[in-house]
Amino acid sequence: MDTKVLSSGIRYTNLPESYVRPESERPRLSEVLVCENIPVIDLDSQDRVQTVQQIGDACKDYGFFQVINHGVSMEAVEKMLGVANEFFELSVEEKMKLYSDDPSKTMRLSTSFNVKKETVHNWRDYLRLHCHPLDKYVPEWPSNPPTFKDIVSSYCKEVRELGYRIEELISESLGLEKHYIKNIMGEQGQHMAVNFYPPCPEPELTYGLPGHTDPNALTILLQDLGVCGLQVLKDGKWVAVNPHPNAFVINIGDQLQALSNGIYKSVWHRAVTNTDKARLSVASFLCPQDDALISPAKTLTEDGSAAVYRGYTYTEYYKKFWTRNLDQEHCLELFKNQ
Ligand SMILES: O=C(O)CCC(=O)C(=O)O
Repeated sequence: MDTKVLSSGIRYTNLPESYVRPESERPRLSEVLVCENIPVIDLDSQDRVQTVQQIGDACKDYGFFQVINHGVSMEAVEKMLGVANEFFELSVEEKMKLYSDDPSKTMRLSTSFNVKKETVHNWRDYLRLHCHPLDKYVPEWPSNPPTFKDIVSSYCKEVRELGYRIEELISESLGLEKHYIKNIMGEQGQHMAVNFYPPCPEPELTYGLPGHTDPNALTILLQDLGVCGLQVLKDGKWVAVNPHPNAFVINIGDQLQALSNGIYKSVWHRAVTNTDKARLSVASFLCPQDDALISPAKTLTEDGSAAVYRGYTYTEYYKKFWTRNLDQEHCLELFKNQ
């Protein structure tokens, strides 16, 4: 292919060889289930005990859930999706000014996942931004579209508040003090991946993103309402999480699996493609401060349960994560006590 990004406006008629997965790794789309019971939790409920219970159940059974009445304004959501679409409609020349394959960069447009490390590519372009503190990172964000910085900043602030609320509810659901997670994580980083999956000529042969877990604490995912593509692994089967109006999908990340001593699951999820329509998603990741020490909460091991994971700093974990391929074994396996 001539250009590095897929969002070039060219419609491919065949899937280039470098995107074709070996037979045994393909998505088998006809076997994917549609799950009617994915928890949808109303954060405006006046019954906090019930909300905490619902969140605890969802984290144990699914490792993810959806939230409605979440406090992020409709205006912020609509503008975010609008400006993200506008960004990917820019010319290839304009977008390539921001292109980089270097995962250590705090702002970059890239494609697939980790182009230099992976053997098969993924049908995705993405804009990756660091978002906290805003005054440090906004100056390096795209200035085209001209409204990008303002719109994305407002969205980030609202999403961060939502993330904190959910961390409080998750702390309580583990029987921990309300601010436990926030205190352990320190001054949390916030990253964003704006994912763009163009129509794909052969969705059965490739992924937008292959199955992976998120290395951070919590992911708050906004899905384009009109196009399906997110799937999660539940009881060994891939299940489609089709967009729910006005909802965010919340994923437990690897750090909350470790902190909960494995009671809560950092869920395997993936994005698949389709032939007809481009799909957009906006993932916001709350990440522990670099030197935060992550280990199973003491009260969860007091009853004699062994600590499943050893303590480590987030920097150590994050480095390990990016030296691997996305779809290898769960990165947390490398931090297990023997
Ligand atoms: O596009 C999606 O629905 C999933 C995105 C995702 O998993 C990610 O950005 O890590």
